Amino acid sequence: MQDAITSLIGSYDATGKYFDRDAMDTLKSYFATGTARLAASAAITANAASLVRKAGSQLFEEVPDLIRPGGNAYTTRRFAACLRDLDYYLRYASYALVAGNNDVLDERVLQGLRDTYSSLGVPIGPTVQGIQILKQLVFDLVGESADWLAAPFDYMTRELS
Ligand code: CYC
Repeated sequence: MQDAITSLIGSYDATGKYFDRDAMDTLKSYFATGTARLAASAAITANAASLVRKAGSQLFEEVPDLIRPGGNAYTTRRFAACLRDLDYYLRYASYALVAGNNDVLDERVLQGLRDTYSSLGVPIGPTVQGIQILKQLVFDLVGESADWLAAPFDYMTRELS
């Protein structure tokens, strides 16, 4: 699993280079957002249950067919699986925010997920809609919409789409 610093060291070490201006800029911007990353992750942790509940309600309001007979989130078991998946996305986003790197998302969340979803008929469109709703709720909670805050949610969206 990588973070902003280990991944940078890894790539400079691979070619035996000292950090150059680009590397310093990357490190500076990571440290400059460090405190804010921790605060965002703490706010997510403290509000996780309510964020997931709200994201689920909003998603099922926007795509009501999901919870009607024939919908992928119809039946209590599948409804619960959907909320659990949203909780996974949120929790791993809170890790990636602190790491400043999306590697944890590849390794723990995204690997093989498209195949699993496709074999179970879990629709990708509404899933990424749910991830984007989570992102917006986190923006509202944290009171900003910076790129670094959007990054893990947008990465999962891109990789799943
Ligand atoms: C199922 N979601 C699953 C399954 C996996 C994941 C592996 C199949 C096994 C199971 O049911 O538990 C996802 N598992 C993960 C992820 C991780 C993991 C991400 C990383 C930590 O370990 N259905 C919808 C909505 C969406 C949804 C759009 C919610 C946003 O209509 C989710 N996922 C959903 C549903 C199932 C599922 C309903 C159950 C499908 C079924 O069994 O028929």
